[in-house]
Amino acid sequence: MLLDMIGSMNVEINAIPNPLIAHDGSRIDTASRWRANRASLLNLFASHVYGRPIDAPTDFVIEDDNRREVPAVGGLRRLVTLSFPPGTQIRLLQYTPIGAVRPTPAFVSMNFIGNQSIAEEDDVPIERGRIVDYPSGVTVNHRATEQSRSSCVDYLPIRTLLQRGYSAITFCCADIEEDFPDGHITGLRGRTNQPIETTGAIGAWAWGLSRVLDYISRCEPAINVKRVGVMGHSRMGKAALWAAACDERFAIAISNQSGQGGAAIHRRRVGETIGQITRAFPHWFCASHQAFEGRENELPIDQHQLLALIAPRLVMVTSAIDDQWADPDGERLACELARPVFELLGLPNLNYHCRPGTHDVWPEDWDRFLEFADRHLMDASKPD
Ligand code: GTR
Repeated sequence: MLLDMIGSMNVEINAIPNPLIAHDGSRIDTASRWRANRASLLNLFASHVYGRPIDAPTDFVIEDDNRREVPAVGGLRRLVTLSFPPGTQIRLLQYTPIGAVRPTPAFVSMNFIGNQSIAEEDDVPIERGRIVDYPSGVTVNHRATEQSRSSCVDYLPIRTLLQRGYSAITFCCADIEEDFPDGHITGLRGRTNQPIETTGAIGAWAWGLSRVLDYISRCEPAINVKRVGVMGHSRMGKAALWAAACDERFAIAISNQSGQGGAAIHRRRVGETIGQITRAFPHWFCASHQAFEGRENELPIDQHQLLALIAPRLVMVTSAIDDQWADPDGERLACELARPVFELLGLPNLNYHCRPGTHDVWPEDWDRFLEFADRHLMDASKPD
């Protein structure tokens, strides 16, 4: 069936790296061999796609004045600012359910235009960083406006998450690094002297996502740090997958329409290509990634192996039929090609779904994410 699928998929079967053959040609036929090879596979992604993981101080202090807890949308809300030397501040918007009998599972998700776009309440500070432009007055000249309040509530539906027993934490990607080719200058990479040729913004954002896990484990007993999922849409989906590949503390990764540089297979060259993405967003990847434009078959990896790096933890990949730019078939193929690794590790924790419609996060997408997450994260009888 996989061969039939590949036959109709615009890729040469021989050109796709077999996830169960190591880079040195040896067979990976046991879980321990997979484990032993994992770091070198991760390194290939660091060298050729995302750049090296960020090497920056991870100690933080909490700005105490922001920790006031208030009731909101049926749960408890906190605004928590984490300060990292020398000058990075991650402003977290956090919600936890009221009256939970044990530490809850949680979703962490980076947002595009600020916490005020996720919150229903109107007292959440408006993001001050430079952000991507959104239509209809929500942003003006790359700055969020008052109109941006609650404009993205479907992106991370706090009310629903709380009702279903989850906590949720979000922050704006601009807190780490503004999403522009020169974002590194004032962002994490500039501040901590990371070489920009061998690092990327996606890696910087992934660093930020991991810091939220540090915060939960050190400071937030209401959340079970062993049951935290990372979810992202589109470019944030790319960052979510890379974060979960790099940081094995994430229990579940959800990629919504992450496409090129996310869950889609490069070698298909359908929808967005390496050439297009590295020209439009050179800062997302390490500099050497663009050299694979038109030479996708020479990449030592493909994106199914990124999904495999998250195994045996939970991975859900979702696409939308009308979002051909993100290549839904390429995302489905990546899941099928990653599946043998999940099977080798004995846990079939990989799920793919494609819905009708366009590039966005819809309430029905979250219905699916939570249905999947519930089965694993809400079962208190399962070991952490
Ligand atoms: C597009 C980009 C995609 C995707 C998308 C998004 O312009 O080409 O790779 O990341 O932006 O993040 O919405």
